[in-house]
Amino acid sequence: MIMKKTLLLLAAACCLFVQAMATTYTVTVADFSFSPSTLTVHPGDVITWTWSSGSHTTTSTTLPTGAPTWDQAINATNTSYSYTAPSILGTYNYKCTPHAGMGMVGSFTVVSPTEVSSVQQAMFSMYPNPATTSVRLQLNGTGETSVFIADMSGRTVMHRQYTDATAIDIDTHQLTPGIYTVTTIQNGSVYRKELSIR
Ligand SMILES: [Cu+2]
Repeated sequence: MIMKKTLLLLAAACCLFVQAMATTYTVTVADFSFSPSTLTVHPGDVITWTWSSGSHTTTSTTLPTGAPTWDQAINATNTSYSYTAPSILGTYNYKCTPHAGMGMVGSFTVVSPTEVSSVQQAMFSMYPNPATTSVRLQLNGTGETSVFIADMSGRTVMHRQYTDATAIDIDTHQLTPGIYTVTTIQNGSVYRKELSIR
């Protein structure tokens, strides 16, 4: 029983941590526009449409292949709707169904977490490289660390969060052979290395 409670607490703590790392973007829904009408976000970020005036919808139109669709009323009764950006990169278009003809449309673009302007090299070591079944990252700091592994197309194939980690072993069994980019984000600094899996 105590064990179960501990596990539950741990699970809750993990959720909170992931939530804290994500950014929430608010899109105001009014007569007759979405504001802002375009956004650039990362996987895991949350887009929240918030009612301001009138009676509208947020309804997906064209999305990257495999992305979940949505269709929600945004009005005085249903005042907000949140959508978590999947790890499927690309542009997500949406409309207000009754007012699309008036130009009430919007979009957001999900970009790879590696597309951060100040990317620095090194600051973590990684071995073996090439790797087969697992790889170890040696980190040099404390605090919260996000680790992303992306394939050649920029698609995130793995995303983990760690606290006060100095050495991380990542299971790479499920990665198909090829070249990947490993990005660590630690205390706001972004570091990147290439990883070869064979
Ligand atoms: Cu509308």
